[in-house]
Amino acid sequence: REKYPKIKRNDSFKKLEQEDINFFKSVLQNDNGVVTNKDDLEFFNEDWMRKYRGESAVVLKPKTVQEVSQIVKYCNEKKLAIVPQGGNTGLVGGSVPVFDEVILSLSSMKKIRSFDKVSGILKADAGLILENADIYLSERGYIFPLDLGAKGSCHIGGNVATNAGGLRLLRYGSLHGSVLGLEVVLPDGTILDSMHSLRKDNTGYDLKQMFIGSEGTLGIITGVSILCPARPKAFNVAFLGVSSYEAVQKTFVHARGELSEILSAFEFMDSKSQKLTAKHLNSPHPLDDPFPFYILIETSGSNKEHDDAKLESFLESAMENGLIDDGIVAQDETQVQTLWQWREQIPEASTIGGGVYKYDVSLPLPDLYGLVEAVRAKLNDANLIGETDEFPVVDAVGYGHIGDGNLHLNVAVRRYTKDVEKVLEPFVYEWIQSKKGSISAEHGLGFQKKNYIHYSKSDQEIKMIKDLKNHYDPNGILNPYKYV
Ligand code: FAD
Ligand code: 2HG
Ligand code: ZN
Repeated sequence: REKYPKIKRNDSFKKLEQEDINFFKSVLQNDNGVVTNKDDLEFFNEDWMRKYRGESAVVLKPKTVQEVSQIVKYCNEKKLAIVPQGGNTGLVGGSVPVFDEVILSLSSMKKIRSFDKVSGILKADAGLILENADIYLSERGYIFPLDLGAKGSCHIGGNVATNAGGLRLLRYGSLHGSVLGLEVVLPDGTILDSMHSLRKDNTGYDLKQMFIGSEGTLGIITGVSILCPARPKAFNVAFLGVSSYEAVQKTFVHARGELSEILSAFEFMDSKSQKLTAKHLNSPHPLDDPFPFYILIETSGSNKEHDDAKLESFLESAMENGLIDDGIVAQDETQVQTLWQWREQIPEASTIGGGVYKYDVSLPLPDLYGLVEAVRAKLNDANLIGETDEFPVVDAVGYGHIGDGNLHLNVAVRRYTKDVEKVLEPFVYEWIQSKKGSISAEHGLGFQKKNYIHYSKSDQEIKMIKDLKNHYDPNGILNPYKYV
C-alpha cells in the first residue's frame, strides 16, 4: 500500500459533518443513495490494485443529473472535496480519495437514454457498465467502439473520463473521435448539456474534448453520446509464437498489409507475461513450445469465408517468410474467448506476488520493448529480482497494444520496497522521455503519476492545464491531490 507522507490534507477543504450528511440525504432520497456504513465504504475507498486507499466517510449515489448538480453545487459552496468514481477499475489511483473526499459514485446512473438504429448513436447515463452497453448494442447489430479487460465493471463515463484505449483502438480509433457529445456537471453545479449527435459540427471549440481524459478534475460526466459501428458478423482469433521482438514488428507490418480492413486487434505478449498467466489460470499454454514473444491477432468483418481465406493466406505467407514459428486459430467462440484470456488476464496475473508496479507507455515501435529489457537489467544489477521469496521482485513483464505503440510494463512484486521504487523511478520516466514517448498512453496520470507530468508535457502545456482547472474549479474541489 502507498503511504502518503509527503502530501498534506488541504485544510481549506471542509471536514464532513452530520449537517452535510443530512443535506445529502435530503437530496438523495433513494434507498442506497447515501452510504456511510464502514464495511460498505471499503470497496469505494480502495483501488483495483489494492495499492491506493483513502478514508472517505461517505459515498453518494445520485440517480439523476439534477441530483448530481445539487450535490456538487453544495460541495462547492461548502468547500467539500469530491472524487468522482465510476467502476473503480482505474490503474493510476485516480478513482479513490487520498484523504476524506466525498466519493460521488455514478453507479446508480445506468440508464440507456436512446439508440438510433440508423446512425448507430447511443445516448446513455455515464454509470452504464461497458459490457452492458455492448450487450444492448449486440442485440441491435451494433458494437461499442471500445473493449477492454475491465468491461464487466468499468463505466462508459469512466472510460470517457480516462479516454480509455483498449483492445480495438486499432480498428475504431480513440474516444476523442467516437464520442459525439457529453452531459457534464461543472464544479459549481452548472449542468453543461452538450449531448450532441452530430458527426460534423465546426461551430467553435469542441468543448467535449476538454472532458475526455480529464480524469474527474474538470467536471462530472453524467451522460455520453457515442457513435457505434455495425457489429462485425465474423470474428477470428489467431495466437502466434515468434522468436524475436523484431519478428513482432515485421508481423505487424505484414498483417496491416495483408489483413488490412479486417484487422481489428494486434496484441503482443512476452514469454514472462505468459509464464505468470499460466500460473494464474493454472492451465497449459495454447502453444506447446515456449517462444520469446507471442502475438494475438483478431480479425472481424462481414463475411466469414472471405475473412478465413485472408487470414489463412496471411498465416501461410508469414510462415513462409519466417516471421512466425507456430500458431493456432480459434475454431469456435469458446476458443476465441480462451485465447483472448491469455492476453486479457495478464493484468490480474501480474498481481500474483501480492503487488505490482504498472507503467503504461507510448513509445516509438522500434524502442518499445527496450524499456522492459532496460528495467530487467537494472533490477538484476541491483539483485532485486528472482524466483525465491528473498527477492522483492517476481518478474518484469511486457505486453500491450503494439498496434497502437502502447507498451504495458508490469513489475510484479512480492512486497513494495523503497529499493525497488528507487530503481524504477525516475529511471522509467527518464527512459521514456529520452525516446520522446508518453508516460501515460491510456491509463492517465491520476495519483500515481501526479509528479511526473513534466516528462511528457512542456511547462507551457502544464500552465494551460492549470489555468483551465483554476478557471472552472477555483476552489479545487474536484479530484484534488491528483495530477492537476
Ligand atoms: P474509475 O476507475 O472509477 O475512474 C477512473 C478516473 O475517472 C478517476 O480519476 C475518476 O475520478 C474519473 N471518473 C470516473 N467516472 C467519472 C465520471 N462519470 N465523471 C468524471 N470523472 C469520472 N484502460 C485502458 O485504457 N485500456 C485497457 O485495455 C484497460 N484494460 C484494463 C484491464 C483491467 C483488468 C483493469 C482493472 C483496468 C483496465 N484499464 C484499461 C483501466 C480502466 O479500466 C480504465 O481506465 C477505465 O476506463 C476506467 O473506468 P472506470 O469506470 O472504472 O473509472
Ligand atoms: C490492458 O491492456 C490494460 O490489459 C491493463 O490496459 C494493463 O495492467 C496493465 O498494466
Ligand atoms: Zn491496455
